[in-house]
Amino acid sequence: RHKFWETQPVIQISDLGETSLPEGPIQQPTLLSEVKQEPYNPTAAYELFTCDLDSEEVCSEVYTLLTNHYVEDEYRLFRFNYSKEFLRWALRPPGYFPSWHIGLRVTSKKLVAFISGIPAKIRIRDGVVVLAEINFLCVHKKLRSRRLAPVMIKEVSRRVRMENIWQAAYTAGVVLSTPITTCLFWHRSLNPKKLIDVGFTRIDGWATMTGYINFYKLPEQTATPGFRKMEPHDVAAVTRLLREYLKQFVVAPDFDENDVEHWLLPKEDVVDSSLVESPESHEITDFCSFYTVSSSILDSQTHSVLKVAYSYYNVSTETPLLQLMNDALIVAKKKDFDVFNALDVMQNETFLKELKFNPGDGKLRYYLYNYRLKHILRSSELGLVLL
Ligand code: YNC
Ligand code: MG
Repeated sequence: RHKFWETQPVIQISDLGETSLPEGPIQQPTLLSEVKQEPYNPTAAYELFTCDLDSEEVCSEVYTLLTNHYVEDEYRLFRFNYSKEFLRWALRPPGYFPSWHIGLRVTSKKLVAFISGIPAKIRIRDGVVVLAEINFLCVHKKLRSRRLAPVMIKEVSRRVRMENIWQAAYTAGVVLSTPITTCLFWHRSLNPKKLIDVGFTRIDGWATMTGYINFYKLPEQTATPGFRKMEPHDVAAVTRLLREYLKQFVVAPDFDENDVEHWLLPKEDVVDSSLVESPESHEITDFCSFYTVSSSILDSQTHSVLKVAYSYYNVSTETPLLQLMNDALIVAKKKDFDVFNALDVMQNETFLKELKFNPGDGKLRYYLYNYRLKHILRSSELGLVLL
């Protein structure tokens, strides 16, 4: 049924329940000299190239392709609209490989497909695996179902192997092989009126719009003493806090200070991080963060963009997680976000219902490439958020 995925080193759907197979890599690395040296160019009508995101022109082309052709919800009401600033942040972390930003052009030079990878250190149980996080796979709508996606995937795999990296992690809404876990997105309305106007939510069950709007009202100010924005001098403390916290999950990033500086230091309209500095001891005791991805609203007379916050990494040691996340909601509301999304990963299930998140209908599946886990994880055993 999966003509391409059946040929790949992933946990096949038929392997499920094969607990006799060992955990770890499915295929051993080959010599680097045995990695295919030539690109997987589909036909002469196409040309693979490396997208230089330093170039304003190339970055705009990638942005435009994704804005018009990337992921939509199942009712085609919304499409992700990752900003250029976001893409540059997401695709250029410490140690990134420019060659893993891959475009496909047609003879007219138009960009018609894209895929990207970034290097990451991920802890799986007790071991740290250096792998590629693959994201932003996109094929122009007019060229769908022509088996271009497998070509893009094979080409990024080739370039990853050329760097002597043999594993990858990625997420998708669809079933491709056996996921390591399946998550659900939950949504917390911040701007209920607009969300109803654009068809994101429905008011059913509510007698009046006013009652509905009041239900989602948030306080003007955050509640936790010592709650403030993260600053550059906090990087070391946040790294310590986060490393300690992430130990409890089966799969989680192995962040060092450079990673925290890149991924968690606030960046306007890209990532927001706050923390709690104890007013007495001045220790950093708690941390919360979210990143920003807008969606284009495809069919509305009144609104064209939905401003969405996505829960990222949150750590509570002193402040109850519920209170911390309520403060995160207040921050997002003040910044004019329309909705706050969170996956049911890590300890998120402990606050979702109480903080008035509603379960969404789409599932998000997490996959590992060339790495077998013995059992499927509960989403709460996952400590990894991919953008
Ligand atoms: C998908 N999302 O099953 P089979 S997520 C991977 N990820 O193969 P064609 C996918 N594979 O089943 P189309 C996939 N969606 O026959 C479909 N496939 O074995 C598989 N959408 O190819 C599919 N972006 O070219 C089938 O399909 C084969 O023209 C069919 O293109 C697919 O970024 C796609 O949702 C998704 O732009 C590009 O529909 C297109 O339909 C599209 O005929 C809207 O492809 C945007 C969208 C996907 C977002 C993402 C993660 C990608 C992960 C890729 C896998 C990485 C593996 C690890 C590599 C490194 C390894 C090392 C070392
Ligand atoms: Mg295709």
